[in-house]
Amino acid sequence: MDVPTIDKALALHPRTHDGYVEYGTAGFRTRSHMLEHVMFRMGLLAVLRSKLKRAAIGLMITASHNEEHDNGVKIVDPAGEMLEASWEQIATELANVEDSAVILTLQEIVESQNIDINTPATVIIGRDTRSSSPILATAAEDGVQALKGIVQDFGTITTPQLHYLVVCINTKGSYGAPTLQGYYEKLTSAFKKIRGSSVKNGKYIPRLILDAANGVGAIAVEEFKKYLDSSISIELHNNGNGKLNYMCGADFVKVQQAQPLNVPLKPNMRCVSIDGDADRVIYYYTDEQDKFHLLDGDRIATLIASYFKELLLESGLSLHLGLVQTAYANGGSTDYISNVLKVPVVCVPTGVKHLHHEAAYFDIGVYFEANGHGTVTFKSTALEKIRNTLQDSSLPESARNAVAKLLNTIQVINQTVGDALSDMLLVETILHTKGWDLTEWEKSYKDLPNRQSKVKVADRTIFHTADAERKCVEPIGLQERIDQLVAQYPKSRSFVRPSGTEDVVRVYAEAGDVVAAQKLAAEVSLAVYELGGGIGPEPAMPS
Ligand code: G16
Repeated sequence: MDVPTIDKALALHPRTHDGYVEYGTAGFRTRSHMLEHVMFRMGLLAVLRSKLKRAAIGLMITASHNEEHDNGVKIVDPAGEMLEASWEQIATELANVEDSAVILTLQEIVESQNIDINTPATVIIGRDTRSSSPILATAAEDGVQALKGIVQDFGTITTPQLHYLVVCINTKGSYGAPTLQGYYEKLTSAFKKIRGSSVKNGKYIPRLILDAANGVGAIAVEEFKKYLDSSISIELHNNGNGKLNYMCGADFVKVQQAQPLNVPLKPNMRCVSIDGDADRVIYYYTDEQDKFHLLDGDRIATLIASYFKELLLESGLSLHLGLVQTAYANGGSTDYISNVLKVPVVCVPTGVKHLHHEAAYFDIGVYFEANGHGTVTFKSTALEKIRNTLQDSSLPESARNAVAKLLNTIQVINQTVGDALSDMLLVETILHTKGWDLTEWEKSYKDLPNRQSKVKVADRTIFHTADAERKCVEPIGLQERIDQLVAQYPKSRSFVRPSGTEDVVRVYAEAGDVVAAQKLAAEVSLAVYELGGGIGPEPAMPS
């Protein structure tokens, strides 16, 4: 380690405040002015991780769905997944030590992880459109260079593009060409191939309205449009002409269950919202009575799982298909998956890092959070089996067609992480194949009415959960109170958990009717406020 070089770089990015930052649901995320030294140090950390893994590591500068004044960093491991859990603590420690202890901490990581410091390192960097992102990306680059790592800076890109590039670079192009052009070409050529020249089918019309949350996804959508030609028409709104994530984007639409700002909805028109870094997607429409209908991540998961189940049946392929959800999954969807689709379903804590990991146990693992964050993973053995089956000339034509369709569909999917735009192309592919509009899709099951709210508390780290976040073990007494409240409403369920991306405690409630769901969410919020050190105004009861 070249100590004078690191010292010199360290002096350019000193720790200027005492706030403690913690690796959360998706990396570090807080007010942007608190992050410059964190980014520099994550540049250093990424180099060590790259040396250990002998592969490129990714750093994505983004705060995704958060407000403009926040920022953050997502660290991407060699196979495109989020940073390995055991390194989250290492990252938190390095982010928080005094400047004078940085070099010692780096040396401790090298020793404890048995890292050969002479191994070359590559770090791939991307950033979103926030005004704070360029300076934070520079800090990360300085960190990489201080440890003599190679920086590959892809500039302003979406989070899933960064994940894709990391995998392509590490697999030497076998997953796809390691360029943005490679990304667009891979996804769109498979999409166009599957739908062929008859872009309309039954109730399916190849036209949609897209709300890009005024984030980096808008740039990607404009690029996609060039590659998609006339296969689908996308009317883009919130393309950066308004405030990032303000009353728009996937998070707003999902939580508020309302249409976004500045998107002119026409009755029954298919609408899509993505989030600030384009890794989440949800669908919705308003009907003739102006009623809002949401088709969230649970719906997307069930649509995809049912489609793969059909293709497996048609092709005769014996592969283990499974679905992964979180506690936020609507009870209606879980019932449908278990009792109608009869696909195994697993519940894990919030965070794609948990879902992705679990999905990888299935031959075909479909994972989605209700907020629209998810994708499909395929085991390499499953892919091989599918490819080999296509060569089997004894197969009936219908089975061979199903296998071919399966292989093309896999190409539309960005398996490396949830990708709003790849997921959208996949949903569009399935709707087109089935000849469905959104009302047809919506018929598959009924959502239980649900509400989400946020409670501000003095210290959210006092909240601890168990059973995939469905039980709150601390503060003591809170779960008993939740149980008593839930017992008052038929078909109800509620849980609370500290957010890992915002300084709040999240409350989820669902019940047999809308009023009950609203009341339950408000009562549980009040319980959190009272027993969990709430600050600011008390949560209000619905009128
Ligand atoms: C991130 C994670 C998601 C998670 C979301 C909210 O999304 O990647 O898996 O659902 O945060 O997490 P929390 O409830 O802990 O705040 P994004 O799109 O904001 O990066």
